[in-house]
Amino acid sequence: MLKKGSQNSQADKGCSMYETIKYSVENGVAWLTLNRPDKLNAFTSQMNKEIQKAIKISAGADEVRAIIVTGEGRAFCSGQDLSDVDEGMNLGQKLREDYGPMMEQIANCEKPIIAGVNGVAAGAGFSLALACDFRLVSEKASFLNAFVNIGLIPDSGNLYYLSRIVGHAKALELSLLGEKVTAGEAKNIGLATKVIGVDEWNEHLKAFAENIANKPTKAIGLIKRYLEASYHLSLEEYLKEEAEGQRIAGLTKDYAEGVAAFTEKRKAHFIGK
Ligand code: LHQ
Repeated sequence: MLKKGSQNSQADKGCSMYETIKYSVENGVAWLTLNRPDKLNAFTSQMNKEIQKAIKISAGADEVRAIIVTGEGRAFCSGQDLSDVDEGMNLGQKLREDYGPMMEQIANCEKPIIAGVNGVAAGAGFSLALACDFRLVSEKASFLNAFVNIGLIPDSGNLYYLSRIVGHAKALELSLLGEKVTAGEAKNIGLATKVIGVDEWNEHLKAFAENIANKPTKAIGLIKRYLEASYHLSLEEYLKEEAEGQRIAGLTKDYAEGVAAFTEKRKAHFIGK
């Protein structure tokens, strides 16, 4: 059986335990807002750790059935805080200690994660958006694979996700040129799930998240897990794993409800169990 993401039963609705992000839960949706607007929500070690903590708590809380990651102010996230890197710093170690664990936490989360890209997503901020399951993009937002502009390679899983989302040639183009991608182009190349007008931003982001929060959460987790596994397994291995996944899905209350609703010609009411 494929490994499941790490879970934690602790549920927390308050944001008092965070300094660099805001965290709240409403209508089944956890809102994780990067909150360093003066620095365009650039990452620090503390922010990386707080994001990991909030994702872990969301993954383990029954009442959370979808997660939104978004930014305070005019940016989504500008990547590593460049005023917080010392000359001679071992960047490999920084990635292993700070970014790798954060990206793994996101990859292992079995609940749907939506990047609410409210403004520019640059460097590792772009990587964060790529690691999410959906990218809802404000019409005034943009993406920037900024790494090459400062002599670095795209990191935090950037090339892994980007090439899967937009294909090899486009991933190479964005990574080598380091130029801004507008919301419109992001939609055209499959990077944006949806582009939202500024006036409808909050309402549409909330509605999208609440819609997915009302779907069969266990099946969604399994779909995420098996799609990812399909890249690493032979077809023979995959079919074996898939059968086990479907066995588990078939034991959920939501499966029973889905079939009952179909038979009774009514809308299903899924509870995420
Ligand atoms: C910032 C930043 C920022 C600090 C804007 N840091 N202050 C991992 C491992 C270890 C080390 C290396 O990195 C990594 C991963 C990475 O993420 S590397 C890539 C790091 N990110 C970048 O290279 C992007 C840098 N930022 C930009 O290119 C621009 O700021 C963008 C395109 C994001 C936005 O441009 P504008 O809208 O023109 O805004 P701005 O440049 O005027 O920025 C506004 C303020 O935010 C400004 O501060 P100030 O005090 O002058 O108002 C910037 O200094 C600050 N800021 N990004 N990453």
